[in-house]
Amino acid sequence: MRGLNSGKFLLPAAAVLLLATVSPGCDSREADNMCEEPTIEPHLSPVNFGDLYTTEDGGTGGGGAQTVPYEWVLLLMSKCKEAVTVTAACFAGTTHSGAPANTAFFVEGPVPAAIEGGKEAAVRITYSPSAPNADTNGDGVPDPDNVALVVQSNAKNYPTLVVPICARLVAAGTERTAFECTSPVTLAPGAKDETLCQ
Ligand SMILES: [Ca+2]
Repeated sequence: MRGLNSGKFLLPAAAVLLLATVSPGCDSREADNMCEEPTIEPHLSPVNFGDLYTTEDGGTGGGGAQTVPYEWVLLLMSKCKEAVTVTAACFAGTTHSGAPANTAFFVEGPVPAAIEGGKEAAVRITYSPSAPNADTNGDGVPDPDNVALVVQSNAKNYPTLVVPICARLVAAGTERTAFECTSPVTLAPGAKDETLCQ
């Protein structure tokens, strides 16, 4: 496994645990040995925020339950000499409780959008739905929100990077239960999909 490289970011412990594990890869101090073409260190595994509660509930989930708005920072590392330039970052896929518009997930960044070789950029994701998740498939269990963070860039290895993210806001007093992320978008490594983030 690669080491965590998040020392410069002040984040809640839970968020740190969820951070992308990025590798220093080609160290900028060894620029002469660096690979050339724009390359991004991909974060590919789904990011599951789990069950979350409103602040008003006061963490009734117990056991360190997190509240909304819930923030998470994805670090994108540029691994090679040529800068990775991010042209768009957006969400694709289903939205809160099946609503037609995305009212739950928000994205800021990356900062900076042009990532020099060996440097990182931060993408801030905020999950802040206005109401607990509904049971959309009628099995009696509220269904989580599944989205895919899409990062469009000039990276040769992942020109369209897809990071599945899921979360669920539950009502006060509801016990936390586990669920799996179901990515609404999947792409083969190296594939470019211009239709996402338009
Ligand atoms: Ca359900």
